[in-house]
Amino acid sequence: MMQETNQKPLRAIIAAVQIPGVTDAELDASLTELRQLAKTLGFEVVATFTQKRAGFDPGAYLGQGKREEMRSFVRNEPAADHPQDAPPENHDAADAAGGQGASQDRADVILVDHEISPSQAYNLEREIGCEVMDRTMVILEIFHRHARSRAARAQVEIARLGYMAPRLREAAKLAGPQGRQRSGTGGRGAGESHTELDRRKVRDRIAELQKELDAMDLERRTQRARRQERQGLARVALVGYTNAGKSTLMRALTGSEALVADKLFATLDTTVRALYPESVPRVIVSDTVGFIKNLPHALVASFKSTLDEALEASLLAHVVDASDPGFERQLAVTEAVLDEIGAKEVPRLLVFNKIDRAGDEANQREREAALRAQYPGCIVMSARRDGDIVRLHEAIVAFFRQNLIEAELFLPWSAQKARGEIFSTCEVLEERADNDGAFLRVRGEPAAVARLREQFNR
Ligand SMILES: Nc1nc2c(ncn2[C@@H]2O[C@H](COP(=O)(O)OP(=O)(O)OP(=O)(O)O)[C@@H](O)[C@H]2O)c(=O)[nH]1
Ligand SMILES: [Mg+2]
Repeated sequence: MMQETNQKPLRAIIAAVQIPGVTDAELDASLTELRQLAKTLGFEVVATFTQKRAGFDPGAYLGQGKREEMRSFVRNEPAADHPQDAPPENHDAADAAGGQGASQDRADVILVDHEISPSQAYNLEREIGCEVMDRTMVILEIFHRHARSRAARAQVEIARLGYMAPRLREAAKLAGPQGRQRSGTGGRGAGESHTELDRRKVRDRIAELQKELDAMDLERRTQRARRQERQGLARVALVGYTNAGKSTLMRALTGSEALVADKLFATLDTTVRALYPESVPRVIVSDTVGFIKNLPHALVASFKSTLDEALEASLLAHVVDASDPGFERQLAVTEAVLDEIGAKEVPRLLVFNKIDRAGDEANQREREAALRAQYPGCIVMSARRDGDIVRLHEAIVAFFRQNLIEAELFLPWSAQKARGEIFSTCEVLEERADNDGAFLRVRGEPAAVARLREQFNR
């Protein structure tokens, strides 16, 4: 894996082919996102190389001219051209990294903005002389570093093994019978000889992890079922593009300590907490893994269980970073993935967050008005404003109150111990008493009311 021990951050160059049908704006958004992903891994991006082409070069992704240009950049050879589309920080960083020492490479890794084949990666790596990571590898690496729980670790490992397996085979083939020693980075096998045995090991390991996961899943399902039984069924899941502010809102809505970080995929496990201050009905909030464009398919599959939380919720609060110029695309990506996992029918509360970052106050008001017009019923807010958190809290509670039903319960004097249960699961609207006991008019979740009715109706 990429060494994290180095004091100096690894220097990365970004490479992308722009194929017909991809607009400049789309390319830009994708590159910005890849830079953010690189930053999340602690890389310093020193240059960006892009190229318009009818298609990817089957041998090495980019055309030959571009590859040569990149090679002279990396080797710090005097080249006529400077990297195209280089972001402003590039020149300084590149100069600092290169210095006078002509022998010193100016980059450690090439990040490719697509998923490429093992042989394309191999050829690029050999020709340009530094390690290659494609978009999928970058995302897998982030997931790998951020996974905390046993389940998340196992899921990420399965996804990585699934991604590596064909690459191990390819690397072995390309390296020939000797099994050329590779740099040992990027996880494509540290110069091992890749035999049938290795392949079987990978398969066995995946099976073993899958078994562990199934066991954990079963355990979680039972726990979840018990929890729901105890707590009623009002559940909201915070979903949305990575970095939109889900964990921040989770924290604000529940008074919990969810991990918040200006990183992509800070959250990889679902956390579950009750809304605070507590409401009637009691609402359970879950924070979920962020979405991203082209989420590696292996990860969509392996994170399905994390996203299952979303499916079980009766409301999805879809959090969107309203200050991101690409927010509409992010919104669409999230909706598409939600469709894919079968959450199309779950009601949505669209939450446009980070409005405080959308320019000055006039800009913010303008943006807010536009959003409200375009997405009726949405909430426009900033997690930094307490009043906005209260509004979000109210909107969530209001959703669940729509479904509440009322009932009259009779609680005999002999059963006063049950008062606590009634008061904690329902809102008591009215209470009167006679010689035999108390009459309580209550409002609550259908499931909670039904349970109480069984015991105390008359
Ligand atoms: N200015 C501003 N920053 C915000 C707001 N909400 C969240 N942030 C910041 O945005 C960054 C990302 O927030 P998170 O809550 O970690 O985002 P997330 O959606 O949980 O991200 P992942 O877990 O990576 O999917 C953090 O640096 C937050 O402090 C907001 O309303 N305004
Ligand atoms: Mg998060």
